[in-house]
Amino acid sequence: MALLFALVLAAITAVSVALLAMHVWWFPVDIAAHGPAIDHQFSVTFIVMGTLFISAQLGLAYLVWRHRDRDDGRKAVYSRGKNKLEFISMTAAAILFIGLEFMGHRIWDRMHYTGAQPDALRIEVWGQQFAWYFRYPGPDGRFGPVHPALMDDSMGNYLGLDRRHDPASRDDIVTATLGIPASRPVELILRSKDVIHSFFVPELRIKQDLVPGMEIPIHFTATKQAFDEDGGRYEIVCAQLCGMGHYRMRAFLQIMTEKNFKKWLQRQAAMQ
Ligand SMILES: [Cu+2]
Repeated sequence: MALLFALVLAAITAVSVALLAMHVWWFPVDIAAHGPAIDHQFSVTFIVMGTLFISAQLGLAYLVWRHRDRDDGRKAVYSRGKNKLEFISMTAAAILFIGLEFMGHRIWDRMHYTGAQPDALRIEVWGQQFAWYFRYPGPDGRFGPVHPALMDDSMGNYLGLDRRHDPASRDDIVTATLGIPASRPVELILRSKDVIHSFFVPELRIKQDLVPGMEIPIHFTATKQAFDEDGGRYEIVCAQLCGMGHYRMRAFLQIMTEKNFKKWLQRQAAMQ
């Protein structure tokens, strides 16, 4: 029985390691300039933790087999453990976790605590049950104020803009697709109309919540290779269970050349 248990344990370990090592379920392509740093940090964490996982599972299998019931009448005894051993293992775990934290923190800092470059293209991302809207400030570079009382989806005024009275709103462009140029810094300002949503584009290695009442900035640069893959079109999904229609809350990110982006934005402006 002990041998069987040990073998099953070893088999589970082997299968899980094989699935992960063969990248059966793995990341999609990376299209963000900050992506390689994240992927590298993930790999380091993965290898360190994977090694610990394998040794712990195989160690457990070995001990189960080694201390099996030999039918010699010996009674099991209660052990309180060894303080010194506990101390060593706890210290090692602490060093490991704090070390990984220090490494990962630098990448996190660059993405979340450092602002976007001043020349970044600023776009608002609006989440609502169950759709996404994107707003470009237009030629004046300013977003007009939002009036919740004027929000009316049936009239197409999703964001509650008063184009007649607010000069800054007049040239704002609201779209259903997030179009951006490649190789140019982009700053997204995430806002929600109702509940908490989450902006998730796996290929950008970005997942960030949208919280009602807050403006949450994130920034990135899409790489040049971004439009070689799948024609530059990537799915944006909501990664926060936000209601009955959560599953259909999706939109697309379209990455273009600078020239095509300008044309696209002009077309969008004409449709306002
Ligand atoms: Cu949502």
